[in-house]
Formats: sequence, C-alpha cells, structure tokens
Amino acid sequence: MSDPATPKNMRPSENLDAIVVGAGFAGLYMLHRLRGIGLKAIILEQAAGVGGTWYWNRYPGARCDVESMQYSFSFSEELQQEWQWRERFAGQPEILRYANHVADRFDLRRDIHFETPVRAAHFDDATGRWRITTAGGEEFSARYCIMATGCLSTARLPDIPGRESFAGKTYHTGHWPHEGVDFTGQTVGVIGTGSSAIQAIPVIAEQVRQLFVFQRTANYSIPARNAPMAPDYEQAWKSAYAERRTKARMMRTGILYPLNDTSALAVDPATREREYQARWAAGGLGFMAAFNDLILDRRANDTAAEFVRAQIRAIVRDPKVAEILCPKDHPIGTKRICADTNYFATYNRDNVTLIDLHATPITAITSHGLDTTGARFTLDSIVFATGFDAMTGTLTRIDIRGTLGARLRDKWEAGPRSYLGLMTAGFPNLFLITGPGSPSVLSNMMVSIEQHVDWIADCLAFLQREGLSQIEPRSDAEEAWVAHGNEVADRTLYPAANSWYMGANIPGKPRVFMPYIGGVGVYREICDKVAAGGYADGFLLSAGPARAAAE
Ligand code: NA7
Repeated sequence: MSDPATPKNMRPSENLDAIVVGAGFAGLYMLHRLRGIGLKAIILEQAAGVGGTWYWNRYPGARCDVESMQYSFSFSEELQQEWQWRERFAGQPEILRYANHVADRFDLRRDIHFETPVRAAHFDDATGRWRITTAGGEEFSARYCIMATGCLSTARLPDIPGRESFAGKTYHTGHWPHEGVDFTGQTVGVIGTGSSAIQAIPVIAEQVRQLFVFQRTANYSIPARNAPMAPDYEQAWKSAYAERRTKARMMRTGILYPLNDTSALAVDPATREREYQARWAAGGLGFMAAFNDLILDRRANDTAAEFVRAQIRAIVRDPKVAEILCPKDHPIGTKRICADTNYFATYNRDNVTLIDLHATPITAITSHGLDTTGARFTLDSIVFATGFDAMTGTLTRIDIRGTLGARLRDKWEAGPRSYLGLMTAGFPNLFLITGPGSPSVLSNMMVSIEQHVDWIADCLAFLQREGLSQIEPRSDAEEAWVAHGNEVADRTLYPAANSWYMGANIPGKPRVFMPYIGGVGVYREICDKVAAGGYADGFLLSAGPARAAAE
C-alpha cells in the first residue's frame, strides 16, 4: 500500500509501519520486537552510535547503580547466558560495549539512521500517519511513532550569569568528550553533587592539582561496594535467571534484593542499627529496602537518614566539612539516592575543598573562574554535573503535534499527562517508552523498558490481528490515571523534596511528581489487565482514516 501523502523530499523506499526515536536500550529492543511481529520499522538516532545514556554519559567514574546481573536484557536466554559482566556494577564503557553487542547480535544497525536528530513529529489527520522531520530536513512517515528518547537525555546547564565568559574549558557530565579529559595539574571546579558528581568527584580528585566542589544540596549516598564479578555469584544468577527475572519484575523497583517487610519503628534501636549496618556493608541501593516504611513515614525515614549522617561523620575527618555533607533538608530516598565509591572519603584529601553554596551562593562565572559571595575561585576547568530536564525535556523539545495540530508542549504545560505513561490523549499511535506516568526512573530501567516494549509490540500485533490501525487513550482514562498517580505519590514522602522527579530543578517547570510510584509489579499487572481486556479499558480503537481510505 503506497502512502498517498508521500511528500516530495521523503525517501520513496521508506514505506514504514513504525518509526522509533532513539537507539538506547529502549529503541534497540523495540526495533527487535517490531521486526518480530512483521512490521517495517527504523530508528532515528541523533548520536553517531547506539547506547543512549551510555553513549553520552562518559564522565570519569560513570557506572550503573543497579547490579550488572540485573541491569541487562532478559528477552534472550542466549544473550543473558553468554554475556559476561566483569564487575558487580558495570562501568559506562562495559555497558556501551554491551549495547553495541546487542545491536550487532540482533542485526539492528541496518535499520538505524545515526546522526539524525528528530525535530518534529506531526500526526496527519487525513492519512492517520505520523510525519517525522529531522534536523537535516529529511521527512519520514509511518503509522506508529514510538518515542524511545530516554528520561534523562536533555542535559541542563544552570543559568549562572557570565557562564559564556569563562576562558577555561567547560564540560557537562552528560556530554562528556569521547576522547576523555586529562585534568592533570589543573585546578577544577565541579558544580553539583547529584549521582553523576558523586561518581565523578573521587576519580577527578585523583588527577587534579586542586578540586573545588560547589555543593548546593547535600546528598545521601551508600557505598556501592563494587568489585570484580564473583564467578559463583554470576553462576547463581545464570542458573536461575528466568526465575529471578520473574521475581524482579514483581518487585516495587524491578530490582531483586532482600526485602524486610517490617516497619523501622516496630523494632528496637539495636535491631534497627544492625539492619542498617548490614545493608551499608552489603552496598548499593538495597539500603532503602531495610524496612517497609522508609519512604512512607517520616519518623521511619529519619532513622535511616540519621544512620547515613552518622556514617558520613565517621568517614569525613573535618567535622565542619562532614556537617556540610550531611543531608538535612529532604528525607532519604526522595531525591535519587546515590551509590558511590569513596565519595565521602574524598573530602579527606588535601587537594579537595567543599564549598557550601547555601552559605555562600555563586554570584557569577567569570573569565578566570567562579565567584561566590564568600570568595573568588580561579579555575582551569569547570565541570557541570548539573543534571537534566528530566522525563519531559526531550519530548517537549521535539515539535510533537497530534490531532488537529495540537502541540504536546501545550498539552503538558501544567505537567505531563498520560494514560499509563504509555500514550497521551489526542496523539493517536504515539507511544512513549518509560514515559511520565510510568515507574521509569524509580525502577530498574531495563525491567521497565522491556515491559513497555513488550506491551507496545503486543498491542500493535493485536491491532494487526483485529484489522485495526489506530489506538489512543480516552481523556477520562487519562484524567483518572493522572489523579491516581498523584494520589499514590501523595501517600509517600517523595513530594517533600525539591527533586527532578518533581521538575523542581528547572526554573518555571511545573511541580508535578512525574514517575508512577505505585510499584513496578503493581503497574505491570494494571497494564497486563488492560491488554488482556482487548485495550477496551481506557483506549479508543479504530480502523484509522488511511486504512479506511485504502479499503
Ligand atoms: P542531578 O541528580 O539532577 O544532580 C544535579 C546536581 O547539580 C544537584 O546537586 C543540583 O543541586 C546541582 N545543581 C543544579 N543547578 C545548580 C546550580 N545552578 N548551582 C549549583 N548547583 C546546581 O543530576 P545527575 O546527573 O547527578 O543525576 C541524574 C540521574 O542520572 C541520577 O539520578 C541517576 O538516575 C542517573 P540541587 O540538588 O538542585 O540543589
């Protein structure tokens, strides 16, 4: 069937069923599944290679905070058995090698257009197809448009006056040069103390002459206890992979770690301390599963927060510096908790100085460095570890228009609205992988990506079987889902923090809790139920205008 609306500059060969935007893990698996159900699809990717987050975030120390045995695809038994992870927590180069291996193994590259940033995606009411325009002016058209654009893919530079005037070198952790950076002998400033900074600071500190860390908000961090992969641990996983993956999918975070279904307030202080000590010693994000109410009850949360503060005070020799590093303004876990290697101990080094921006805010970046209200800092390089316009930033930067030309960025002006985090009303056949309104960043992204990709592929296969070609959420279902998401978030401590989950790191961005906190397992059951019911619960299905015209 040829597309009657094929514009002149559209590649004639591109008679596509689906266009996927992004060749990170979500896009790669989506393409694989689309081929599997017999659809013709391509990926448009702005980078020169696959890997998404792991293509861009090459800063020193970049590492996943979910264990390698779990932060990996489960869809291919051969792949998960054959791939050998070298470390408990894989570093960025190893994860990028894995992404490249997946692309080669499943022969995905032949359908990926690299260095092809998408600028616009417009739904054509007359044909029921999406028209995608790239930065290079190419146009593609397909019935389905699937955004695999990532949750943390639009890096953010802070609005500090004079930023352009700095004569030295500047870097953003999310756009690190591929050739690496040699800081030997330099005086370097790092702005930010989120996950990226907490991983980068100990590594940069070993290279530089002098490091100044500019901290606005102190962060909780748990030692990762990273180590080479233990062969017996790997074997234990591989011999029971299917069973463990199934269990992980039903966990609240999509990560399998020992849960303790007890309130932190139901045990005596010594028992509580033992539990925290054991988890601190084990390392990693399983710390937050020490008790079942850490994220629900402020008094329970305080016990965990106080334990971590005590660890910081024990590690950092200068009590004044330790106090500045102790987070006190938000409950533990309500901003993304970090997993580190030697982060707090790095402040015991003679060449590392912590600047408390609450006491002495930055006033300007100058040609020579950075000024605060307390001092002038002369710097050779500035590292911006200042995060991302999370969850919506990449989508609203693309000119996405649905039926009657309605713009997504207008629709989401007061915060993102979706049904199940998978689709948004008024934008038929537009799918969002790990979109706002789904567990996404609160989960093991690999688990959430696979769940969304499978759901979308199954949905498209269903439409084919039923002779349908258009699906879109009903507005009332979307309203109800947004209300449910808010209600669940309000039962937790999350809204108490000025986090990027809330859009609070971007001036002017609406404060809405964006991911779905109901839990990965619960969420999967909701999505599965909708699919099992033929998508009648909350979706409008139709033959679509183009199909109708062709028949
Ligand atoms: P984050 O977690 O958003 O951290 C950004 C950091 O930059 C955070 O400490 C911010 O302080 C700080 N920041 C941002 N703007 C400024 C200005 N203007 N002045 C001083 N400090 C500033 O980003 P990451 O890249 O570390 O991590 C993102 C996620 O990637 C992470 O959670 C993992 O899921 C992977 P603030 O807290 O806003 O006071």
